[in-house]
Amino acid sequence: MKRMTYIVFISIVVTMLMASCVGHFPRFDQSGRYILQRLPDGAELYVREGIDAIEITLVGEGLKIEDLSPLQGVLIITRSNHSDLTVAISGFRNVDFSRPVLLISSEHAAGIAISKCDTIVLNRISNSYWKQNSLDPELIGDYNGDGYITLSDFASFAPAYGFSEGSQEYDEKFDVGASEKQYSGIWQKIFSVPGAPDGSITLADFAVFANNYGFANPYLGTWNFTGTIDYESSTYGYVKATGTGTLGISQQNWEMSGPVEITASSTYTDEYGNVKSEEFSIEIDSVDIEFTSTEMTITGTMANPVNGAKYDILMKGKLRVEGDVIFAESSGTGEGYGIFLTNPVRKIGEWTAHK
Ligand SMILES: [Ca+2]
Repeated sequence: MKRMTYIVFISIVVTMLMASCVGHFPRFDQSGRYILQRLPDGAELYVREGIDAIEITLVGEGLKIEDLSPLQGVLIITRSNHSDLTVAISGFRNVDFSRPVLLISSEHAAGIAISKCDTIVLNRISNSYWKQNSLDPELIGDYNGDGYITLSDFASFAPAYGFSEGSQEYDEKFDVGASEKQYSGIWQKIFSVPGAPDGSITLADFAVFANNYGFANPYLGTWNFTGTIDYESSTYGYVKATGTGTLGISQQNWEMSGPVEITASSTYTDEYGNVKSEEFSIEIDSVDIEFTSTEMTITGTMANPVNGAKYDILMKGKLRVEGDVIFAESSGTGEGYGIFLTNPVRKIGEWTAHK
């Protein structure tokens, strides 16, 4: 009998040891989607790799929204309903899934539990990239239209979460769950082709928004230009010039930052037939830029550096992506691309730019 007690005692110790080992390697819930690991002063939530968004309902004594801290830069949307907290979490693009994504601080750690869980995995479209058509990629989730998806856009999205058509909070622009990634290169990681709204702002919509969160329109930033002008001018005779310039585009309305200036070195034949060589800069008074998924078009007014006369110019180039670099170029792209003087339209050169 004593021996029996002894064996039972040993087996209990072994079981306890095993249990404490398991404690260091927390296990997923039965459905394998999350781990809620209790701490002395709260709990941590881990999610399974591959999930794009998760919504949990937390129960526990005295739990408040302020007790929740998102970790690793994830986005959370919380709703409080009596003693329950509903928390939607997404934005797992840069998350290390072996670490927690949510910290719950509570004096009553033992009572924290998850009563409901919902998750979503977005469609992975891998074989339909490289779309070339007339549709412009759209920066889905840029609700204030500045070209960046930031906290300010999240502040618009979050209040609509959980609401459906017919309610005041619902707005179709947040109903983006059916959007797709169809472009390659610079747009590849961004949901940029809108899908049909389904009438409710749910986890799928949050997952799409959160995926795009932090991205900016890839066309924004500093572009470096090089161009060559090679034509017969009625005023200056034969003009051959090469030039470089930069253009900083800071916002999605293609507002530019800094002066737009092109410096050029040119050789031309003057009215007496003398070949001249000059360095000069061309001030571009006004520039409008338009992008489609395949083209960059610049129209502007340029002052002639010699006599100050103003000309309307048009530059049209094709967009091409190589790794993270985006090119706009006219050389070798065929009819309609190049540098043009307008009124009347005549082609005067070629250009290329990259960002
Ligand atoms: Ca924005």
